Amino acid sequence: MSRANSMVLIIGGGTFGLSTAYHLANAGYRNITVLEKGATVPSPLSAGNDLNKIVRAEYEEPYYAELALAAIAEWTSNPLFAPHYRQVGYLLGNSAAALEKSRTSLAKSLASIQTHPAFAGQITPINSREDIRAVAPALDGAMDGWVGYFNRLAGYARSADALRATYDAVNGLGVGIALDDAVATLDYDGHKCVGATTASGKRYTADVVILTMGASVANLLPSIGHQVTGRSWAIAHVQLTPEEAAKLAGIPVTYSRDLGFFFEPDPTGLLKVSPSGSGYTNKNKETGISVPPEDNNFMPPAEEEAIRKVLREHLPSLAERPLVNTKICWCADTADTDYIIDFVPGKEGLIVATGDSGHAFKMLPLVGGWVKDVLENGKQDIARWAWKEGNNAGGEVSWRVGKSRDLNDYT
Ligand code: FSA
Repeated sequence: MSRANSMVLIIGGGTFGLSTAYHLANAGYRNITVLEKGATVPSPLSAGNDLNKIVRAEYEEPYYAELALAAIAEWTSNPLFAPHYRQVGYLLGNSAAALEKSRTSLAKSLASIQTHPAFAGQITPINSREDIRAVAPALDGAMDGWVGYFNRLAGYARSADALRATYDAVNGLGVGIALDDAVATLDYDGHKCVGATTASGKRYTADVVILTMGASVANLLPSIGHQVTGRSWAIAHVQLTPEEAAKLAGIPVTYSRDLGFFFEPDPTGLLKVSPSGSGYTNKNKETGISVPPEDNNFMPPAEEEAIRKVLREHLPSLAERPLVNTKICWCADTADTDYIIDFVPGKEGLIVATGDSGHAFKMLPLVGGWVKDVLENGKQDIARWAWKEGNNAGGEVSWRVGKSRDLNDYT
């Protein structure tokens, strides 16, 4: 079947789904429909529906460092994405209290870029308070004993804006998008997935169905719940006055691996803060599978203190301010933090693209191309992104601190 005629149904209009629509439409597919449960794009259910997300290419795994560099090239040069990227640099380190695990992770990240030609002249080691002042004079917290490095070839994306722009672009390329209607069932003819039916009873037929539902994917594909775990992290904001915001304009994305991270204020003066940790699952008591609940506009009680601790360390004058627009943001975690982009075994015509594991928004410009490769090759040739039966995500990830907890124990 030609690209133009092939009917492609994408379920989930977030980062992976819109990127997939973008890559397929650009490649000549003319019969693409995206189904999104949320009433708007960006969807309230999408992790990318956020002020900003970190864009950086240092990784413990050099494989991802290369991909992230390719993504940064897109963020810099593609007119669709470039308006939403701010290359303010990345100040990454550990506070004096950090444990060995956090220090080892940081050292591996640094090693993935330190001798890489793309980063020549871009990295400055940070070994003293003076070093911090030299790269981020607006940070007036104690940061005593804070060590790490400053990477100039990094920054952040205005993620909700970037998703909106991608949505507009795919709309312009003729992609059909149906909002505000959840998919209730996938429809099969034997083992072949032939489409989906929504809660309102609409039926969509397709030659291929692509599930891009992030942390919610197990709702439609329970068998993936053994390798993808929905896990959430708290996000809060401080509303700054225009004068306060002006003082912090252009600060690097600052991430104390053991405490948390924050970004420069957005144009309305909102400064986003998020704590470190190993996140919260929402496990079903019977199945043990974790998917997001309906309401995510809250934070587990311990997270407020964690967020204030981040502020106290770096920007103490904001530490006791009201926290606004608090929420938990859901990632689709895999045990090895590799993405999953593959055909679903035992079915035909059904592809899954998920497993962001908290490090995929930066790949918005590229990830849909990797989905397209799988679709066109008829299989996944990249072993690390293949379906991995029974590979349960326990939460112990080298680059995270603390233990994963379950929301049901804390709220
Ligand atoms: O690319 C990045 O460094 C994203 S970090 C954001 C974060 O909150 C992680 O800190 C957390 O461990 C989880 O993976 C969700 O994303």
